Amino acid sequence: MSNSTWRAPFIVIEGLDRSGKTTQTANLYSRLQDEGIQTSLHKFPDRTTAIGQMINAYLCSTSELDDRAVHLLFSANRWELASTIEKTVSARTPVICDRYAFSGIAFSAAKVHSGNGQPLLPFEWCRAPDVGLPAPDLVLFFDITPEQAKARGGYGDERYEKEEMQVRVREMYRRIGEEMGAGDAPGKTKWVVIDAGREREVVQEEVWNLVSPLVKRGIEGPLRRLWVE
Ligand code: Z5A
Ligand code: MG
Repeated sequence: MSNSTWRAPFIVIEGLDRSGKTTQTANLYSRLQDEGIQTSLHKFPDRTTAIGQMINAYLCSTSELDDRAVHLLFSANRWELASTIEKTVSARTPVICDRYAFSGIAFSAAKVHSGNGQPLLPFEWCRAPDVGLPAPDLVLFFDITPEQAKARGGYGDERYEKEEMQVRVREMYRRIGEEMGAGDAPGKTKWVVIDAGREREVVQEEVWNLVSPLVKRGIEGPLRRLWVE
């Protein structure tokens, strides 16, 4: 990263419940630090902000919110950090994010009416508030089957942690991944599916092999915007 058009990458780890995102982002962060690469780590929802606390209350079922309202809060929680992400990569510090806009679409678009099982919110409506957010350079999508997730102690007690919901979320992520394409063209987000059902160390090595060259090489050109051509 020698001249001024170079910046650090923005990398997102996405995926299903219990797929090991938080385990692997923490691991990646400490391995980069050990190599002397200062990195910025974020997690969405960011439950520390005022908006994040409203989201937390909803997820823990201590408050009720309209489905559209909570969807917009999740998006606003990302917009709160958008300029920080942009400034950080411009200052040549890599950004790693545990969940991002793809979670926003997948979980909201997977909601159905309790009576007839029909979708509650249209896919395009769910994507709209995140259009224009900083676009990651690389998304690692952690895929896991419901059986494997169960073997990890099952889903937790939060609102979306139910098997039928997780099956629909997996289908939404498949659609998002398909629409993102492999992203091999220069300047496009690269979407890579990781088999997250394997041993921790195996996943860790695959993540490292994908991330470390990008971090060491850097990216030429400005950060792009999500879903803005
Ligand atoms: N949500 C939304 O609706 N809209 C949005 O815009 C956003 C999120 C951003 C909370 O997210 C909820 O918000 C989430 C989506 C929704 N709802 N659900 N479901 P969260 O990120 O705060 O959720 P979480 O509580 O951190 O769970 P998680 O992220 O799904 O888990 P994880 O981070 O993927 O897994 P982990 O915590 O690293 O590991 C889970 C367990 O498995 C743990 O005991 C590990 O020790 C173990 N583990 C990890 N890796 C392995 C391997 N390889 N083998 C065996 N065991 C392992
Ligand atoms: Mg997590």
